[in-house]
Amino acid sequence: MTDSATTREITAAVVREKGSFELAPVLLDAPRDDEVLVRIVATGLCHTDLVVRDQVYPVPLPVVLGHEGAGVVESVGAAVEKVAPGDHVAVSFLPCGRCRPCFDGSPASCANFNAINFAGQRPDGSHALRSATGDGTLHDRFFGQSSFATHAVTSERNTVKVRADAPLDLLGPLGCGIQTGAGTVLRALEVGAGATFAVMGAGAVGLSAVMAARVTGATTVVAVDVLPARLELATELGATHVVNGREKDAVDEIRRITGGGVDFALDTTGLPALIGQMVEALRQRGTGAVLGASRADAVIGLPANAFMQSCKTLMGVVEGDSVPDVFVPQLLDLHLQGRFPFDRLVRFYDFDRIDEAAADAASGAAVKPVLRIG
Ligand code: CXF
Ligand code: ZN
Repeated sequence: MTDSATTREITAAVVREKGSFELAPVLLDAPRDDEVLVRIVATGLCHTDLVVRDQVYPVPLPVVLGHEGAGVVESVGAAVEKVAPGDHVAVSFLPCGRCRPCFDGSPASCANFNAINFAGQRPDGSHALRSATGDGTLHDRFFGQSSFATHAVTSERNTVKVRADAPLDLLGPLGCGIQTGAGTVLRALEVGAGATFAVMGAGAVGLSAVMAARVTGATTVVAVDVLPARLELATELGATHVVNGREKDAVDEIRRITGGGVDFALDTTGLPALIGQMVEALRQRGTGAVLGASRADAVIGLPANAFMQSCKTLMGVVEGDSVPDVFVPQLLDLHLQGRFPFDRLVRFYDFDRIDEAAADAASGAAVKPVLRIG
């Protein structure tokens, strides 16, 4: 039954079958007490949307994906204090707020991350979205938002107020891909002035890491990729050296450039072979971070004795260990000062061109597609 006072018809990109999006009318309930109704202006398309669309990550279908939403608050639940109607917001991942890492101030390391962000429903099993044709359950709440839609019901907790003088259609990716790369450099690895740094993969996450490494004052920033256009962009954004992994041995090159290995490195590819190369390319006592989504059966193999005696550190990092309410506004301030030009990564698409945006992301033709929705 539809209560027109609390339920509205919206348009969403629904994944009904593995591998494809379909724009369709769906029904959205009003926000609950702790929720926010956001009119979506634009949403970034992240690699994770594609691996879920393709069911490499098994979220139940049919589902509305999208987890880099930006928009304007339309209404708030009775208990919401952080944002108000009219506020500009970027929406990020949703932590539980009640586990040990959340209590420790690291919501991105939430012990219940998958159960909340990939379940396709609220923790109590309910949904804010419903099929408009009454033909069964529609899964939602992807990263607490499902923002491939004209409107989304978010939680107060994952809704970040952003300054109103910034171009709102650009800001969604700050809530995932951009904070993942930049946060891993600035917050997790704490790359410092004078450091040497390398990144495997120069996509949206890797290039955000390059820009962040430049912000910190790292003096050697090496980007490794196989697409010449990506390497060119990496140079423009601050990489001091680039390596085409198809043409050269990345480990040899990084060792040659740095005289023995980098202080810090990160892998954005999730490919075990490249994670292994990243660890090899670290100097003695260097630190590497793994932050790309891998296949479920991927295993990292390390020579145990050599790893032990290298005294290296290898860490897993989710979402750049970001606290979005703090870090997203910081990245935006850096951007508006011209020190973090993440707009260089973005290519805009109208909402009904979502398949083209996804194809361009998969082929590498677009670094960070953003769907203009509102
Ligand atoms: C994801 C990658 C897979 C684990 C959770 C976080 N990052 C964002 O898209
Ligand atoms: Zn993402």
